[in-house]
Amino acid sequence: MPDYTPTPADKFTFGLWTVGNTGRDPFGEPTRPAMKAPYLVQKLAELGAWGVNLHDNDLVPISASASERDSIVAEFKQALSDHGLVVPMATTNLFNDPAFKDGAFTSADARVRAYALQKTMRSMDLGAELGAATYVFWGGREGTEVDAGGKLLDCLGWFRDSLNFLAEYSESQGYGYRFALEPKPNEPRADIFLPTVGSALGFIATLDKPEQFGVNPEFAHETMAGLNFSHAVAQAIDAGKLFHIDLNDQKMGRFDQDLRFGAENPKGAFFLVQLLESSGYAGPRHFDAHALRTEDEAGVWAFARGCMRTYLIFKEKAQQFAQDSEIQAALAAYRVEDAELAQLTGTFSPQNAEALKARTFDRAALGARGPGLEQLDQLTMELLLGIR
Ligand code: GLT
Ligand code: MN
Ligand code: MN
Repeated sequence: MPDYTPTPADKFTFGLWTVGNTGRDPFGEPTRPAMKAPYLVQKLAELGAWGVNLHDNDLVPISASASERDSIVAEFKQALSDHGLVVPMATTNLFNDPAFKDGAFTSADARVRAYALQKTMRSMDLGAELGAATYVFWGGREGTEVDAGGKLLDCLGWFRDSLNFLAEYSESQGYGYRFALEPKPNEPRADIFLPTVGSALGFIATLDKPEQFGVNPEFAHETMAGLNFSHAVAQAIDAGKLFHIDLNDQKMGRFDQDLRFGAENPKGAFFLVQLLESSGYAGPRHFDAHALRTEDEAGVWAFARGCMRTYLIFKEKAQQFAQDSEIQAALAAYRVEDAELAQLTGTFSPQNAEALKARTFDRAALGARGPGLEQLDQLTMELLLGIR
């Protein structure tokens, strides 16, 4: 039996905030001690991860002096080079500090918006220094509980102005970042702006440099919105906008759980891995999740190992799916092609339109056809359950 041990070639990454999560929640104190960033780097490398991602303040406390910052960053860089880990993605913490309680780029207070820009530029400098190529924007505080402030249209404009400004800043510094917007429907705000992948894709088209912007969809976030994550990812891929991805799991209709990848909805996780692996997506497979609050440090590493193993197991299952002759026959039977119709519908011409309008279809036969999806899905289940 393969041992499903990851290697850097698998491009697995974790956020410092994920394996570094101490188990604090709105109702309880931390259940495990904080671990230092260089130690997390060492452990992730031992487990076979490729990289580590961070917010500015995961590494450098918000009140650190310039010299404290420099020594923390130097120590972190040393750990990266000692253990061979890269930093593919960086982001800004624009949600923790009370200054951002009513939004960062969408605060009604122009001073907060300006501070958010300043903090993000400094954080982009840090990410560039660490070699990050992707810069994520998760607007956790960009939202409202009440709309009495009447700022909905202004917020979209402020958000757009900020992103346009930061894209110019990246260019002026030669950072070459690709920016990825990460949607989430709610939590910590009651309603977060740009709540789904579809909303983010629509917004990106309104930016000055849309080619620099894509999305960072998260399994849990689309699930919280009651949506099918693979469908959202497919739409991002189709638009050429899948710049990054946050893998985890989530029970639908609950608070943000950030469960171990595949823990709740293994079938959904399988279809996602199948989609990603067949799509040519070459970016990081980032796990944005954390160990259960019940766990100690050993549980944290079991969690991290589990995310990667489950991904690799599903990757192997996707290969089996592609090689299973019964499944492939069922798939082939599911699709019906017709060369003559392809001619008529492939390209518009007045003649094709007339010929198509004149054509007779056996509507009853079309409606009566059984496409075999029950059988195909059961074969898939049996493959996933390990009996094929
Ligand atoms: C936060 C959030 C995540 C985002 C991170 C990036 S921070 O933990 O829940 O989904 O990806 O800012
Ligand atoms: Mn995320
Ligand atoms: Mn999340």
